[in-house]
Parts: sequence; C-alpha cells; structure tokens
Amino acid sequence: MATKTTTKPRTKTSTKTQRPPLWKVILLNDDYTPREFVVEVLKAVFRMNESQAYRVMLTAHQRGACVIAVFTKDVAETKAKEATEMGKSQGYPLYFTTEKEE
Ligand code: TYC
Repeated sequence: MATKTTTKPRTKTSTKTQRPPLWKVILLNDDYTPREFVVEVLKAVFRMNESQAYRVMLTAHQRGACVIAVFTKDVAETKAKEATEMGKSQGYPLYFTTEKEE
C-alpha cells in the first residue's frame, strides 16, 4: 500500500503583544474657572510642573480644549473625575473628559 502523505494544517500561534487601548484625558475651557486654579488642579492630579500645567491650561483657554495625557481606561476616568470634582468643590464648572485613542 502506497504511503499517503497527509499534510496536517498547523495552527499558527501569533505572538503579538496585546497593548491595552489608551484613553485621552481632555481639559475643556470654560469662562469662569480662574487660570491659576486650573494650573493647580493639573499639577495635583496629573503631576505636572508649573510650566507644563500653564501651557496645557493656556492651550485649552485659547483653543477650547487640550489633551493632557493618555492612560488606561480606568486611570483616565478616575483622574478626569477627580480633577472635575476639585473644580466642583470650589463651585467652578471646570471639566475634564475622556476619549478613546484610535
Ligand atoms: N478661560 C478661563 C478664564 O479665562 C481659564 C480656563 C482655562 C478655564 C482653561 C478652563 O480648561 C480651562 N478664567
């Protein structure tokens, strides 16, 4: 009997590293929150130094919004909430939002 060669399909194991999707935290401008307060919140919640925080605040002030940084979903949401709460506790409409990075 002739030997039959069968080719067994191999299952390819892909070893791609799965990176978690990142989420942007975005600062929105408003007309009431004092500039210095925005800077203080950015320093406290996002660990920025004075000049980084000032630049982000000014960009949001001039353009309406500014991306602060990217984090995993949980961290982005927690930080946005914490920063928004800091403004709220002082009666300011300061608002931070999150958006998935594509
Ligand atoms: N526009 C505010 C003012 O003129 C300052 C401000 C900047 C508020 C950035 C929010 O995300 C903001 N007092």
